[in-house]
Amino acid sequence: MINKIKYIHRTISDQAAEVKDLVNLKRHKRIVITGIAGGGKTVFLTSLLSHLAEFGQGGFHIGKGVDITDFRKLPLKDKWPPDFTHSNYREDLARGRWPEKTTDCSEYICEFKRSDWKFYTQRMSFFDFPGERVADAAIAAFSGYGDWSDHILAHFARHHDYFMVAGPYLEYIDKDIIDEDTFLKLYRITLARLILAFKPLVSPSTFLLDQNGSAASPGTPEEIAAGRLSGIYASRQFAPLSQSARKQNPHLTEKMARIYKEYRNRVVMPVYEKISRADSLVVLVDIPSLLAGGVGRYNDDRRILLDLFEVTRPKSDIGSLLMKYFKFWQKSPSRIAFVAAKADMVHPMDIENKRMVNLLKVMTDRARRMLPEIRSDWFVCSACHSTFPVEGRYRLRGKLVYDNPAREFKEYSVPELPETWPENWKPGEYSFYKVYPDAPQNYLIPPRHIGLDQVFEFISG
Ligand SMILES: Nc1nc2c(ncn2[C@@H]2O[C@H](COP(=O)(O)OP(=O)(O)OP(=O)(O)O)[C@@H](O)[C@H]2O)c(=O)[nH]1
Ligand SMILES: [Mg+2]
Repeated sequence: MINKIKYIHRTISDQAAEVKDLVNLKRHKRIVITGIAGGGKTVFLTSLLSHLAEFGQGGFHIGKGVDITDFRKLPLKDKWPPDFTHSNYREDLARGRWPEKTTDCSEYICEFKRSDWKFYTQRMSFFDFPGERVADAAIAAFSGYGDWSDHILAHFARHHDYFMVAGPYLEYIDKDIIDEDTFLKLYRITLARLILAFKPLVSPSTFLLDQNGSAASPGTPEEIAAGRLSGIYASRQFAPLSQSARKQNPHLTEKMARIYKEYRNRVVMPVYEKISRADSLVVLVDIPSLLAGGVGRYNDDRRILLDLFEVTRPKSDIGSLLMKYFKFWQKSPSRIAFVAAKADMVHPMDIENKRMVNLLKVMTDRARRMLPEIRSDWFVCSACHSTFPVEGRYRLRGKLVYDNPAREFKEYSVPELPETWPENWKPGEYSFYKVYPDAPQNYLIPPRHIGLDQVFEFISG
């Protein structure tokens, strides 16, 4: 109820702001950028903002010679999400290092003038959130802990792989008396096993990626479980209980319900509220890492992508529940850009022959067809282009990260992209090498890019 009131309040103040913008001749576009952790969101936004701020300096073209002027950053209104620290990230790139992650979500609001819009100032907000939070969609959809528990346990029961992984946990919560520490530990081990089995429903998602942006590191299920939390704080963790377990353990259930509510309000609802108000969605897909990581990693990322679209589809089970809180898709988004990021890691021939964009299309097609009424398109993009092609088949030049303490430019081979996703492939079968960024130290000159302007043109349309 409180959330509903908060939402209505926000919607009213949003509408008031929109009317004010109209009077002041401003157009506000809300852009949401997402993708799996490490997929290139921060670098994408850093480079895009540099090109907007220093328009005309970096081969960034929009429309028929459109000019962008008077770019300025606007202060954030709310305490959350934290500021997207563009100038720090730009400095990182200039110093030859990739930006470090400090928060899971962030936001940047700016204003600029476009020469093709005589009467309007464009205001744009960019919200960047990790795809891993999609696993918490059911927490957003169910205000009550009991309903969420039933939903998660039904998912475990319906899906063989989940059922196998959750076996010891399900057995334990079937007992009459449940010890809080033991059941939480067993749930954490279940979540760790799900991560290792590339299963995407890892909820609460802070187990996989906490609010400081730190992700679970590899290890055995027990090691992962020991280093992570099923919630935000060690003393405030939660896990689902079956209907009979809830009846038998009323005190524990009450405690879990309190912690669930707190997590829902602090971690989940703010993110879903932002998504629900997006005008355009940018989904980054890191194809080199998917090929390098093996078929398990690919399946995992694709599942999260499908889940993202499933929750936002008004006719899906979760989507219809979310509609109650957020009125999903009633306003928009009107556009979705699927972007194959880090294109400088593959050979330019595979961009020209359309293999990269085709891999992106095949991977995202089912997700796109779930929302046929929304305009979508596919792009190949490299936000901080850091390699150069060299003579010879499938060879590039870049400052290789491995075995290169002096950070010199070196020549190396890159795998040819497959025509389509293989039936099976192992981690390491495609070795795409990481390079250090190659961005001008002069902040007036934005990083080299390919395709960034096309994505911008599409999402701002
Ligand atoms: N070659 C190349 N590598 C890139 C590019 N963009 C990102 N990367 C690589 O991808 C890594 C992750 O990029 P980020 O932009 O931090 O990705 P993110 O999605 O913001 O990651 P998290 O916030 O940690 O989830 C970087 O550290 C680079 O190694 C690019 O344009 N070219
Ligand atoms: Mg980031």
